[in-house]
Amino acid sequence: MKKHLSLAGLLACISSLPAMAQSVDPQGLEVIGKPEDRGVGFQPAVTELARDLQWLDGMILVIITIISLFVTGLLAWVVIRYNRKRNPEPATFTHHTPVEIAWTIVPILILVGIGAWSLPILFRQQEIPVADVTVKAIGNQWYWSYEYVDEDFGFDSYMIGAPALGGDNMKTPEVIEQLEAAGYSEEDFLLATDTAVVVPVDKTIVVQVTGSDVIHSWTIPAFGVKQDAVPGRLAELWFKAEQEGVYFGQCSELCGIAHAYMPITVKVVSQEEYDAWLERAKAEYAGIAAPSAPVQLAAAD
Ligand SMILES: [Cu+2]
Repeated sequence: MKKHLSLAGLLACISSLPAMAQSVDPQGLEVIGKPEDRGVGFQPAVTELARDLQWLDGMILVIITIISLFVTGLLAWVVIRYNRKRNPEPATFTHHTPVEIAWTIVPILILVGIGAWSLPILFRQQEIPVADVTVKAIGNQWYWSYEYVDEDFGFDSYMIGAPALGGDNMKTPEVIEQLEAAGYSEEDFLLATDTAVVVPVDKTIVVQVTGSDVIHSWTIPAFGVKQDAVPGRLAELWFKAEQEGVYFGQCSELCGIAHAYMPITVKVVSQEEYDAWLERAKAEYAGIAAPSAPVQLAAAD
């Protein structure tokens, strides 16, 4: 299935060669971070943060499985051994100090043990390192805007097939055409956007997240990052992607009627490709005031 998908992607790529020349985005990248049909596990982890998270999830799953089996076993034992038929004369004691000490101390140890592993991972996410590239992500009803704050340009990012782009949130033949022209496959509908965040591989990317109207949430599961976009607040997240490719995410805070139609696309490319993209993006977007640019406020005064 996976092979088939990437072959389809390759074909779509080749068929969209004329579009490549005009597009500002690097094409032909493998789609790595996307939900799988009937998938139950995580998306592939391409950052240290995502690996940490997935490892922690696996470890806690083992602990809660052992606890659940233990409690179920105790329950079964009590039901079978001490039911009215087998145990007509119930015991009359109400306290058992050693058992009470044990069931207080043991859960404390388990929780402290989990905390000892999870807190360092939480701190690694929350301590924002010095950025190689800083991107500001602004949630709007219902699309994302991005600003490359050190480069002085920004752009909006709409789902391919969204009403704002002339679609109606339906996978029509025109929308499939648009997807393929942008280097995506039909299966990427509801995930692919007309423009993408482009970042270099193996570099520290800091994303400043905020909202312009209501609370949204920016995430890329394969990077192990998620941050609420709250109007009036500037939150930060960071990641260092280790593999070139296309990664999808979706707004993760219910934000209104078209919440399901404001996906997130991040393309991780080589430093050379990033530099080339940056030049083209500056030429294309320079001078276009980004939605939250203070320039507009100054002009209004
Ligand atoms: Cu939303």
